[in-house]
Amino acid sequence: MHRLTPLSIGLAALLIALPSSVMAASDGASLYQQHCQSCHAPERLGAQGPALLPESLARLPQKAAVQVISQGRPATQMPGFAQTLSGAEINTLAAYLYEKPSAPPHWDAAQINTSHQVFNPRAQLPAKPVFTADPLNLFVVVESGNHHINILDGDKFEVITRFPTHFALHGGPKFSPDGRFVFWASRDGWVTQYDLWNLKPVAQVRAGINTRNIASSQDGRYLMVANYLPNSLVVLNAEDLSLNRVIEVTDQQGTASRVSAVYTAPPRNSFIAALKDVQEIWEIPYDKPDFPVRRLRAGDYLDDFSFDPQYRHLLATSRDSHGGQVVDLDAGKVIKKIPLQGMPHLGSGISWTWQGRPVMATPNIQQGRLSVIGLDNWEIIKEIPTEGPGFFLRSHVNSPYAWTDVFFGPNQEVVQVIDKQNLSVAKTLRPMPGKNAAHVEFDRYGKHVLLSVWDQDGALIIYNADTLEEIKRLPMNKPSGKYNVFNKINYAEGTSH
Ligand code: DHE
Repeated sequence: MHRLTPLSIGLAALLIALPSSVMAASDGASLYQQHCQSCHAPERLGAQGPALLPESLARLPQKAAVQVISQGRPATQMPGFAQTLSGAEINTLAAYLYEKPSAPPHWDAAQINTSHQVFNPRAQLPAKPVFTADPLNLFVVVESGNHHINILDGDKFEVITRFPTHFALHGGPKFSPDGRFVFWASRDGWVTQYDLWNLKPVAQVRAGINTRNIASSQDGRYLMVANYLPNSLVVLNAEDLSLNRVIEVTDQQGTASRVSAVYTAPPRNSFIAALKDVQEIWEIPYDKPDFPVRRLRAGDYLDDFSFDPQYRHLLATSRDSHGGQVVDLDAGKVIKKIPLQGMPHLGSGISWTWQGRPVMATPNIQQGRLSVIGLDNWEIIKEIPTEGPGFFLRSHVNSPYAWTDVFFGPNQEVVQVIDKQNLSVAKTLRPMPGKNAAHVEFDRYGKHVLLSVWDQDGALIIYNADTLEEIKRLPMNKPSGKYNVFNKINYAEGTSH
């Protein structure tokens, strides 16, 4: 039995005397339960609002989180709490969001199944476009500033429809082989299927808590989702996004790993995944029963990667050595290390033919250079200096140019057009001075280029791909990636896969 001592009576009196805000400020968890859990879920896994776990917030500095809690987030339902909470409480709450939860976050098959929703079954949707635009020349344009997607007519450059999406879509959408259905993923693990012909959503499911990207099988039957959290690859049935299976990702000793990225290798009928915490690459054939995993030894922990045009080799960025490594997918081993400086962004690498030879070029997210590598001998052919570190690179088989951005540093407004035969900068553009310009995509013919200006008052700018003259400007709020149906379903040279 407890006895009340003068000290405990004093403490109790002090607590009663303190304003409630000061009491609550000592406890981020209580503040969270009181003010946040109704939208972000009791365990911070996200619901109507995004997940608020350290992994999900990795890209948001804590200071910026304080700002969002105080002022809200424009163009979303997140209100500001500056009138409700004191400065100390907001700081405590923000700090709590960056703490690891006491039990590891959990997202299993049952939770995936519960999240699954079919809005419009494919079989009930007419197999005919409801518009006159060329369905293979549509663009899916992500407007990241206010979490919307625009479906754009790729001949007239007019928006056919625009609608809200889950918070923070990331990475390239993937398409059904005929280009009718498109799939996209949010960083919070929501995967959505949309019918481009009927302009209607088909289904959605939450496949993870913190997702990297998705890949769609060339036979149109499956989607694979790569997750950081939990450490899993999730197979969905493309028909309706129902769960096919969860593959837990561990090495043979049982060490769990995040998945850096997964892509489809069409000629191999397989998904290929790079792992971030164990030195393995996984090849998973989708035409074999039960998706057997073939483990390939990687020479390092791998980040993003791309393939040579035959899908025989994989070129990956090594996390520790920073350079590139070439993995022979048939032999199942690393055959070459490429001494690239800085941090090459091989996931954005594109290939073309130069002087009769196959080459690949990659931007570099640390240094102002574009590295051109011979795909026949894995030697560096040229380092093209640019005005700063770049993120994306794009071309088209019918274009003499490759377009790269300067994503980081003082010259973010710059986009540089590279002559694919001279291997030099042909033109430097400043589409909206002072505003970050990045990521382009060509139309299906390679005649036009769409470029994003990533600003709240940004724009989608359309250029003539030969004369490099601007022909149209559509105002948008931080347009990020845009994806042409034809180029994507044909795994066209010059675009992302
Ligand atoms: Fe991305 C694609 C990983 C940060 C915008 N990004 C991808 C893909 C991967 C990846 C694996 C390929 C997905 C696919 O197409 O299947 N991105 C990473 C990172 O590891 C990194 C550096 C850190 C992170 O936070 O995840 C990162 N990415 C960003 C951004 O900060 C960008 C600029 C803004 C954003 O939206 O988050 C960004 N990533 C993009 C875009 C693509 C992309 C627009 C699609 C490119 C394409 O043309 O296909």
